[in-house]
Amino acid sequence: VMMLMSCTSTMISPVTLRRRYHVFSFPSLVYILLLLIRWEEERSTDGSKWRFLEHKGPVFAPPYEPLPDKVKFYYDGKLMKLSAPAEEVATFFGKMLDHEYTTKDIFRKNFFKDWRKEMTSEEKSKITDLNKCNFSDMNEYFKTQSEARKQMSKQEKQKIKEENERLLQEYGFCIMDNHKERIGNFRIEPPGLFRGRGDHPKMGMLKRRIRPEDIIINCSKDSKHPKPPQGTKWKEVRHDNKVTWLASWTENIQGSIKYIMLNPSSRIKGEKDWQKYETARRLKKCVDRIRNQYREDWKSKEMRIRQRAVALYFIDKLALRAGNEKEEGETADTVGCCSLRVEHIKLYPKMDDQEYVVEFDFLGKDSIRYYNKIPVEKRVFKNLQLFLENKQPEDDLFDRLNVRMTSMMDKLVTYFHISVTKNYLSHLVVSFLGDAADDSIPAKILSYNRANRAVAILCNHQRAPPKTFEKSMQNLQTKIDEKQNQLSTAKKQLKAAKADHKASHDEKSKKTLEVKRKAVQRIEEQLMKLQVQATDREENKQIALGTSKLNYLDPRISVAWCKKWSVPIEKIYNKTQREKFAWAIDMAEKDYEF
Ligand SMILES: *[C@@H]1O[C@H](CO)[C@@H](O)[C@H](O)[C@H]1NC(C)=O
Ligand SMILES: *[C@@H]1O[C@H](CO)[C@@H](O)[C@H](O)[C@H]1NC(C)=O
Ligand SMILES: CC(=O)N[C@H]1CO[C@H](CO)[C@@H](O)[C@@H]1O
Repeated sequence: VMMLMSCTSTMISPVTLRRRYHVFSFPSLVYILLLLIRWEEERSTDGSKWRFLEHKGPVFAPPYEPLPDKVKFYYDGKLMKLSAPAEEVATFFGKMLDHEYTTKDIFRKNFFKDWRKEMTSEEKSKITDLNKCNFSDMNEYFKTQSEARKQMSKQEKQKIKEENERLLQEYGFCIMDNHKERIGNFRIEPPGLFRGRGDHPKMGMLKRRIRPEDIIINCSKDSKHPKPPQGTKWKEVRHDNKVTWLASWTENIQGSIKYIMLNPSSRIKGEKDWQKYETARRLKKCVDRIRNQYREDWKSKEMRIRQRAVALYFIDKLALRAGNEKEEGETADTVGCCSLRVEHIKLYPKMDDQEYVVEFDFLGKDSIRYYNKIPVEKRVFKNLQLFLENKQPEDDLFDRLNVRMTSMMDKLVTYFHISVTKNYLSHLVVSFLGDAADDSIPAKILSYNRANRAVAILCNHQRAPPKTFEKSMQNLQTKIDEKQNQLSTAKKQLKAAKADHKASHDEKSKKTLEVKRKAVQRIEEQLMKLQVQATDREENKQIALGTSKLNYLDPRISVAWCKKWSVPIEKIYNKTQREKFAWAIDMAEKDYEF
């Protein structure tokens, strides 16, 4: 692990990069220099991130608007008018009535407990059983409201759009040193009920409304300080240029601190992203050394070192998360590699025609099940047997790994993922795309998505098939069928035109023949496009591509690939993603190598 640290800690410095300028072609060199100038301009040795920072503070969620009188709430069959605070919280529940969350015991219990805190003492004494509450009128009301929103006229929609644009212009930008930068999340989430992933023990709890009194503002002393809404105060105004947050508050469910930060396209974020991939790139160079080392360590006399080496092997081979410590009962019971318990693995000395098979079955990040069976090397297998000796199912598999080491490994794993998955990707891209030069754009994109999918599968980024999946597949299939009919009609017409031309040999029939031939060609292309789309969608049914695409794949690889095969960048990255990866889009030439 120390070795890993030592080879990743020396971040590539702009100076080194400048010395290596010959690696880049001329236009990208100019671009890099510009970037460096921008980055170095403010980069100072004392760790400060800015000298001047001015912004307008966050945009708060709109205040609660009481329900119209016609919307009723019944308790135990009797009409009851709720006080505004109690009603507000009731609407959070009423809105979700169709969701299965509201049937879950923990959710109901947590909600009811928090709801009662918002009630007047009279309400509290009356409302004692959630089962006797009838929210159906509220639910009906919100459904009508959302229907009405969908039916809005063009002008009304335009008005909302303009209002959003106005807020963006006013609050969405800050001045950091000499640059105007986009702020990422300047709107504060409205209050609601906490859901969490999986069976989160806190689901149903009230996510409180955030008020100016909760907000700490960070800005420079000599800037125009943001003004809190009339009649309110900020919790505090600080001037700390060692951090890049503009504002922060503590949310009440997990007690975690939330920040308002710059948009991913901003200077600071772009630089961080770039460094991440550069580190991964450097890691690639010492990966072999690390692998040799952990193999050596499987034989170590010290149990701690053996455990570390086996854990590292799994992380490397399976791209598992390291998994950090968390407080008990805080979140759903999820684990990473280092927090695996005895019950999460099974050993099979022999299985079918394979030897030394390990079966993994556990809940990983976001409660996503990880299930895998893999043959491992004999030495790993023997070590695992040793680690399992005299342990109970709920004991830690790697009981000698300490917390500090785990968190250190966690950092490294990110780089490991990028580096390893990246190698995998470029390998796949090459094998899928070897001589794809003649393929149509949709076929090329299918290949790209396949490569991306392979990485997502490796990282276990699953998703439940979208609710609309079957429906949208059916629609697509209908379109394909229609196209096929069109095609056979067009082919028949072409045949007839041919016969016609053969018989008459005149100009008119020749022209018709040409037109028909073109039509067949066009329809064939359209059909192919639809078929490729169907394949892509089907293969993607249970896989979430986003995480690996946005966090693990060096965007320069994707960009270079697009340039090489003349695929428009827009087909791979949407607008927000293009902003995030602007640096890579300008930097990567088609021969870029990771
Ligand atoms: C809840 O109230 C609605 C009227 O708003 C009524 O139609 C419905 O039967 C009530 N449900 C129950 C379970 O009492
Ligand atoms: C682009 O994709 C991201 C998901 O990666 C999504 O959150 C975002 O809204 C999309 N942006 C646009 C402009 O479509
Ligand atoms: C307030 C805020 O959002 N950001 C930081 C400002 O500076 C302090 C340090 O003094 C940080 O703790 C805050 O997170």
